[in-house]
Amino acid sequence: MLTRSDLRGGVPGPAELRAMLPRAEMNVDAVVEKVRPILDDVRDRGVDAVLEYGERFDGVRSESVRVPTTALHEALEGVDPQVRAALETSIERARAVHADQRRTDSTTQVVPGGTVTERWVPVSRVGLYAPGGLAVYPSSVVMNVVPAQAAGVEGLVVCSPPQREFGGRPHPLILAAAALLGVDEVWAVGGAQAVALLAYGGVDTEAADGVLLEPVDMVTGPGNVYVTAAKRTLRGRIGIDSEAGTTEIAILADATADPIHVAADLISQAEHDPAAASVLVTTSPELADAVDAELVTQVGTTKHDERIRTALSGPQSGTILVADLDAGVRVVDAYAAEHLEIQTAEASAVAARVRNAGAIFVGPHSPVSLGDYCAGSNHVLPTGGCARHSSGLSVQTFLRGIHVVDYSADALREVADRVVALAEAEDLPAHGQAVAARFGTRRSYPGTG
Ligand code: HSO
Ligand code: ZN
Repeated sequence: MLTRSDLRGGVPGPAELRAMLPRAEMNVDAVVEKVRPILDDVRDRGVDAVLEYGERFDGVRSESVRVPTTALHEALEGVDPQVRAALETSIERARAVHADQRRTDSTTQVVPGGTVTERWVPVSRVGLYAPGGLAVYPSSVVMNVVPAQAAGVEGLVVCSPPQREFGGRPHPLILAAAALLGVDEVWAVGGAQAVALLAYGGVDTEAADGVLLEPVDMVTGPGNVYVTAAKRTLRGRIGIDSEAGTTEIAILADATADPIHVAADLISQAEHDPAAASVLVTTSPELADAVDAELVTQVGTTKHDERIRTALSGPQSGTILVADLDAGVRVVDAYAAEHLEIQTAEASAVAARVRNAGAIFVGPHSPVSLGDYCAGSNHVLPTGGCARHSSGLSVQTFLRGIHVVDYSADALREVADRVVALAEAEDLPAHGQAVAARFGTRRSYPGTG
């Protein structure tokens, strides 16, 4: 099912390797022009516009766009107890990991009397987008809300599309996850209009008390191409997380790997999307053969077999044979997978050599689906090779480091000449004067009045 490339003769350099490993791409720019009028309309007409788009795109008009708190608790009551317990475990473990990511302020004494402190301050208000329709992922609500809460974000609002079958409210699992996490502000709005409402704010005129959605400072969370285009367009007015592309898994394996596990893990992420990527990099042609055979058997028993088959046989998926693990590490580094599993002897030592990956799953008992739900790690990770320069969602995503500069007169005097020299060199003498003014040494520049 997987196409095979053979690099046992030698591995090309990173750029050539990257070109060799094709990736599914979504064309966001093509959609930007389509969403712009929607964004402008929501800016000008607020919730009234949102209600009309809901009717048009989601086929339902919500009674009130702000979901009543009672509905959140009802949804939680209605959740299957096993699912509730699983969500609780997921939240508990993610909270433990993310609590350890919190930053402490650092103060550097640059000279006696001169300090710079880096103060970490959470973003005040964040909107989290949770998709509806085919992909209803309460686990992604957990993965977005937990780091924001651990960072100390005070205002958290969840937006998710109104669903016709749930009377114009978001999917009950989304509401239940919000309730479990202690988020009580949820709005039934989806698509580009949701991002616009979050960015511009608006009043729900249909609701009896006309509640206001206060604009947010940042929007995170996965969405379809319209949501992504809206985020890209409004970036700057609001902060955004990195753009989530289709999911990908790479597995670096040697002859010690169990083909049953390898095949199951490749299938697990292919289940998300026909454009998902499953890549096996191995030193063992025997393992590659065994995995191929396993894929055929296992895919036949999956629920979403068609989607999985399309993903596995697409050009974005494949097996790459390498001469040794050194070459394997070079290949996975060039690919920079969202998820990378290491299924080799001495897996942790091999993992330690990898530089580019969104998250690394080490050894035979750390499958990606553990990380999707219950490892404690975050599952919002860089895709499309962005792991070369970016990280997944974390507490850091929701913090800003503010430099606080505090110099005494002596400390400023000691460095005044240097500031003046650099200011003059950049032909910005008023910069130098701002320092000189404090010591009565201002110069006047002839001809400048
Ligand atoms: N693997 C997805 C996250 C997810 N999996 C949600 C199941 N639900 C992207 O990391
Ligand atoms: Zn997944």
